[in-house]
Amino acid sequence: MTIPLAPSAVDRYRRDGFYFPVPVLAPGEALACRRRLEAVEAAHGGQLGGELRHKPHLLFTWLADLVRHPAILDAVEAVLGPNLLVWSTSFFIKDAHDPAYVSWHQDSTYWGLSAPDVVTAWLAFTDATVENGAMRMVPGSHDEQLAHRDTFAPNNLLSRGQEIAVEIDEARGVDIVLRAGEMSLHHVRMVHGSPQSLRRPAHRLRDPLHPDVREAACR
Ligand SMILES: O=C(O)CCC(=O)C(=O)O
Ligand code: NI
Repeated sequence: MTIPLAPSAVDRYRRDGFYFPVPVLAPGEALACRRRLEAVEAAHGGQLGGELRHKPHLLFTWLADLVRHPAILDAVEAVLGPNLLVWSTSFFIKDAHDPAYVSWHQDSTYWGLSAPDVVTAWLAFTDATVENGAMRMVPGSHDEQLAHRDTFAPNNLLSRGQEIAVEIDEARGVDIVLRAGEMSLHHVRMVHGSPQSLRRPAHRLRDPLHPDVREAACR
């Protein structure tokens, strides 16, 4: 049994464009996921190459099961309705003292989808803290599509180093602090990013998606 998102939580998601924390895994289950991921990393020279980071739920049965976890599906259903499609999954991994960061961006800019009816379920395999580079989100920023530019900055975890090309009010950013096993939800047009880790690793996995959304074009 999972606890469905309360109507007030769904209202906050609609108003702010994100909602957290949503409990998904018990701490021991989150640790088991982390160990499995670390075993995959160890088997591939310590780091996941692009071919293992893109849609890994198609490669690993434990991830195929995880994206169908009732707590994830129930929360996503509460905001998108039933009949869901998992469009993609990916890992954002920051090791201790890693210079990796994620620039401010909106996922809608480069996913090439026909409609913005998409929610990302970001599940923490380890605690996501301010010190280790938790995501930040700007409440209410999901109403408008902003211009972006590619930077190809070396430590940016986004494939082309995409970043928002106009001024944003970073001071309004909310730290998405999660315990291992908790998830956040964010709208596909949410303005978000994450700074470098000052300390510990953070692992994540995402995203169920609405069935009526199609890839508009290959990029
Ligand atoms: O995990 C991060 O730091 C960034 C994640 C992100 O950009 C996303 O989930 O859309
Ligand atoms: Ni993103």
